[in-house]
Amino acid sequence: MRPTFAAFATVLALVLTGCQAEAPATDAPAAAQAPEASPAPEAAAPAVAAPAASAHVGLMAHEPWSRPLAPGATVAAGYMHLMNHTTQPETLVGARAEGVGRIELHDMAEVDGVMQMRPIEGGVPLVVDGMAAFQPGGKHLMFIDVTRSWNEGDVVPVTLVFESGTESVIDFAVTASKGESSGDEHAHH
Ligand SMILES: [Cu+2]
Repeated sequence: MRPTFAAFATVLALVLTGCQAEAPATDAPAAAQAPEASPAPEAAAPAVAAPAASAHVGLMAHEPWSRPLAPGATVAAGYMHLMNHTTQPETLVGARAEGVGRIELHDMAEVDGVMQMRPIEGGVPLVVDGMAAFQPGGKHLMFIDVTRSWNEGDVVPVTLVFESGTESVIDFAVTASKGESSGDEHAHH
C-alpha cells in the first residue's frame, strides 16, 4: 500500500474547519427581512447523502471512506470524522467487518521525512461533543487481510466498538475520488 497521503490532507483540513464552525447565518443582512427566527439556513442545504453517515446513540461518523484496492492487495485504510454527540466520553477501541481478517487503529508519524504508521495504544478518546479525524496522513482504520470485494462503489459495513460497550455500524464507501469533493458534507449537521 503506497497511498499519497499528502494530497488529501489539505482538503480534509478544510472539511474539518467547516465542521467546527457552526456557520452563523451570513445571508440575513436586513433586520426588516427577518421578522422571526427562521430555521437555520443549513436546513435548506442539499441533502448530499453522505454515503453513509450513520448515527447510533449520538456517535456519528462523517464521510467514512476507503480507497479501492488494487488487484491482489489485501490491506486498506479507512477514513472518517468520528463525532461524539452523546453525553458521556467514549473511546473507540476497535472495529470489525465481514470479509476483513482484522481491523487495527493506526496513527501516522513522520520519521526522518518519511511517514510511518503504528498502532494506537489505548484507543481513540472522544470527549463529549469531541471529534476525531481519521484522515490520510493521520489516524486511520487499517483493514488487514481483506478478502471481500473492495472496489469503487462498494459499501463496506464496519462495526465500531467503543470502550463503553457501544457498537456502531458505519458504512464505508469505497471510492478513489474523495479528495475532489467539495465541502458540503455537513449539511445534516
Ligand atoms: Cu495503517
